[in-house]
Amino acid sequence: MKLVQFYLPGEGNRVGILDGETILDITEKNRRSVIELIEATYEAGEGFESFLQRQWDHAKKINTFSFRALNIPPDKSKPHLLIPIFPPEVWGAGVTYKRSAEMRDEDVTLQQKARSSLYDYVYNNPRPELFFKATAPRCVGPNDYITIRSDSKLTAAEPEIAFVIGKNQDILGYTISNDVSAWDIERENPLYLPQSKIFIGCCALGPVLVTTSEIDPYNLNMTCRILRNGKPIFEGSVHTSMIKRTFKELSEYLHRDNFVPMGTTVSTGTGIMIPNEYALKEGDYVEITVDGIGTLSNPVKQL
Ligand code: DO4
Ligand code: MG
Repeated sequence: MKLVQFYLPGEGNRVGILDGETILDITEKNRRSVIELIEATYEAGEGFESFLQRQWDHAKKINTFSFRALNIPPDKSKPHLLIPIFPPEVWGAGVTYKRSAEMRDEDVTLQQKARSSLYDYVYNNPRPELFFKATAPRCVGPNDYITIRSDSKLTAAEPEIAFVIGKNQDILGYTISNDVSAWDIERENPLYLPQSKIFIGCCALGPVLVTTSEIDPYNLNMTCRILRNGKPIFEGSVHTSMIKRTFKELSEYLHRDNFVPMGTTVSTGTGIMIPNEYALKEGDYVEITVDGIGTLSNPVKQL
């Protein structure tokens, strides 16, 4: 099943199931968000997908909306898509694809020979790189602005698959994420990584949350396009089978001696390394398309 969150003027935030082109509104009192649906699932002692199936079966099939019509820039006067989950925490995994380790090590080498295998070490070691990335207010949904920090001259899109965690390390679904990162800041010194990763508008998620039986996350094509003045200036792709880590492994490390609130979202690392010359500029659009999930499109704003 594909879940969406959306906004209706006068009604506020809603939650729906996407079937083809049609969104069925399944909002109920106390179930106005995906997080509330997840909580209700555990209260009912049921699996997430069977719980959603029941919501679908019982919903009056009258409150429906066109996905296309809602897939527009957020505007309080119009119905529009929202981020598919308001994550209490977003974590990032790093150097999970070989190309990511290689390109990051090349860039470090240019700056400081001594750190030449920083990323290769992590790529090859059992312990993954996991970093705190965002909270819901720092994230944006489809068609909303991702940003370039005011003190960065080289901010890049990092197209990734993200998974959403329930209780007991359960993985409940997948979405697309853009781990927007200020590469110039993290390259200057590894201790600056949090400032490269965490700022307002640093993470886009969407357009839908797909439950686990719908797709095989290790068998997906991902494509990223950057559009400038309406024209594509960059296109790259990766197959998710190239990822080094399993999501179970990332989730297991994240949970070690840690408190992981329900709805925590983990962005699993990028396999599309965008060359420096395509660093983001105000007015660009980043489009990330993944089989079975859709296209996450966001405009870019300079802070
Ligand atoms: O340590 C650098 C960040 C790694 C990352 O975000 C990625 O591989 O996607
Ligand atoms: Mg990343």
